[in-house]
Amino acid sequence: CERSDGRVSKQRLLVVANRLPVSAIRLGEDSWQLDISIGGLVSALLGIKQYETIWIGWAGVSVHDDIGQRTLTTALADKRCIPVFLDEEIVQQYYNGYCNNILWPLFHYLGSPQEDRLATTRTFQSQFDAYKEANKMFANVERNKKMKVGWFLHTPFPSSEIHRTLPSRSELLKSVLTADLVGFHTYDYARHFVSACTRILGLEGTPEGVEDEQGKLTRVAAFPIGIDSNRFIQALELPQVQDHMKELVARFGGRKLMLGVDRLDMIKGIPQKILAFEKFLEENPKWRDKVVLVQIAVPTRTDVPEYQKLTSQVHEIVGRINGKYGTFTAVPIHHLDRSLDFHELCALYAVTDVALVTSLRDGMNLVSYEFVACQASKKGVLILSEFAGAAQSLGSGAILVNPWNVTEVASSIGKALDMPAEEREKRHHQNFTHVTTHTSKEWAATFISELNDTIVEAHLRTTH
Ligand code: ADQ
Repeated sequence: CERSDGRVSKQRLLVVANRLPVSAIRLGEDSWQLDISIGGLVSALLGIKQYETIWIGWAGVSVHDDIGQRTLTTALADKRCIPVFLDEEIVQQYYNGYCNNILWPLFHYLGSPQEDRLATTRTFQSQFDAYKEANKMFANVERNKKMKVGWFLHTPFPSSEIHRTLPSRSELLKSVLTADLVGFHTYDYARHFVSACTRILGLEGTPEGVEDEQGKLTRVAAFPIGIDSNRFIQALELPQVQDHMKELVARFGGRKLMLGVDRLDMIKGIPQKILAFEKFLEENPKWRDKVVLVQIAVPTRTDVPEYQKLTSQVHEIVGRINGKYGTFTAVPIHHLDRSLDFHELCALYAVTDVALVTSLRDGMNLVSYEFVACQASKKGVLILSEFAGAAQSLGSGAILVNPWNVTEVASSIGKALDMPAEEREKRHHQNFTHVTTHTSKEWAATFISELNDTIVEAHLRTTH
């Protein structure tokens, strides 16, 4: 951008997401502790240096008083963050209610039990109103008509037949179409979005995107996300990671190690995965004392009843199987309800023989990418759900499964454990090449460059 004084400044990139990359804890009337949380989106954008990046979002805490709001705003400004102040009621209605209870299950094709459906139907309007209210609060932070808007969805976008059941179906589509660029993880999600616009709004879909009645084009495309693969590859050389690896080998060394790493969410198919493992043990007595499944499940959305039910369900299944196949010295499943730190996670990925990713639906699934990045020496096998976006990129190297088909997953476990070294190497090589070339940095750069191109197109439209 050329400024009025003739100097060139960096273009500004405003990243708007529900949560800031920083969580705030109040220590006193005007003092704050800020904890940085590095997630997929943060690390993707860290590689983008040519923009002056500012984050807009909720800091994870309700602040009602002026002093609190003022001092938190100042503290966050140092981290290039602008807070949106949401109160408890709005968070409950907009985030826990509309986002997590309505949109999340619907977009992942998970129907809810009938009585939950009815309860949701009753509360739908107030939750949707809160959602709109929250969105307005985010938008009000930086209103600028000249600004170009790129919108990226991290979840799947479902078939238009599913989206049609949403009472707010048209309003949502119309709002998304006000963006200049709309991005999804896969071509299928982009196609579903375009058909929803055609069937529900009657708008024309073109190879480029969707055109409204006035001829304004919203560009729609697929931008599959990736990871910062070097961060994982380099971590494996660190002494603390090597130490963790040695501990794990000493602990599980005599047995083949299978691994699941997921947020404890119904979309991840954790009960289905464990039932498939049980079936495998049932049908393959010779493997019973030679294999162990380590399932790391980080609890999320713990205040939502559906998630509490899932936790008890998983504990019950794990307890039953360990009771059935465990001995005084070993159990077949180690289930941990917690997150691991980065170094522990890398070590675990590196010593694993078979990773099991059995999401019932998943926008992409980065765990599968992280596992592949850490397997340069072991060349283990990835069993991957065909319903994860990652199946489209890692499908030829992984063993693809339908997670609902317990028999199929159980036999894939056997196939993975018995796979000859040569085939494992070939499959790993395909996946590793993909993961190290389609990185998060490349994802962010492509999305932003495409958004910039829409700026050029818009400029041409207005000057011709
Ligand atoms: P998630 O549903 O969170 O992301 P995923 O893509 O697998 O799923 O990312 C999870 C991240 O959390 C990974 O970086 C993983 O290492 C970490 N993680 C998970 N469990 C952990 C544990 N127990 N301990 C430590 N770390 C753990 C959403 C969508 C996905 C999409 C991403 C990015 O649901 O489909 O791939 O956003 O767009």
